[in-house]
Amino acid sequence: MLNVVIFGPPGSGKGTQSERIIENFGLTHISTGDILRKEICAGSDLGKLAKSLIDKGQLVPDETIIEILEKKLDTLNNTKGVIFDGFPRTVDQAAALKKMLNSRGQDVNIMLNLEVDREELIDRLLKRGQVSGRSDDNLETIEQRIKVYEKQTAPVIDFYKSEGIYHPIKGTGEIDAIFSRIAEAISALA
Ligand code: B4P
Repeated sequence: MLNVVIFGPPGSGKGTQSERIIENFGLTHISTGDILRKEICAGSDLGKLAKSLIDKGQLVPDETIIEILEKKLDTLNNTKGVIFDGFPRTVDQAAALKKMLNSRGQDVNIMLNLEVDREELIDRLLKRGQVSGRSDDNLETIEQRIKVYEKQTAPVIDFYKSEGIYHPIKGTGEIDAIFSRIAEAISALA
């Protein structure tokens, strides 16, 4: 099993690069952002909670997200591994993921941190907002998401450094060039 965490601030390209990783390495994609957006579309109780938080640039509570993840992992069979996209976003989520995988005889094999500076993040997300219609892709919410990232999510980097599986990736430039750096890091694990 190959379990990859793709990490980075909002707009760093986690979703974009996940698509390429799936195509090239045959991993199963778990995106907590996509799961939450589906719940919002379905109008479920979880969707209503998620929308109220996402629209303010806040994170969904750890207990809720961890429960979603656990259920999702239980549905997987015959997979070569998983790409975790947008999860973990807090140190408590990272510890919970380790526990969930360890109880299945697995662990995270590599954490890829997409490094992109703040100006480029804002620029990319404002551009995406023009076409996606995502309610969280407006300047006020983007700035709040970046603040939340710095306070609640960035400490996850130290968690994976201490696990010895932290791998920074230059996240700017051509999408294919970034993917080449990622592919090299994943291939080196084999
Ligand atoms: P997510 O859906 O995870 O999304 P994201 O951080 O906004 O974006 P991502 O990094 O995937 O960027 P993308 O590839 O799309 O989260 C949304 C919200 O859900 C969170 O704010 C939070 O509220 C909630 N949530 C999700 N997971 C949670 C969790 N675990 N716990 C609590 N809450 C959670 O790229 C962005 C744009 O840049 C795209 O338009 C793309 O085309 C462009 N782009 C990508 N690479 C580029 C490049 N190299 N050059 C130029 N443009 C590029």
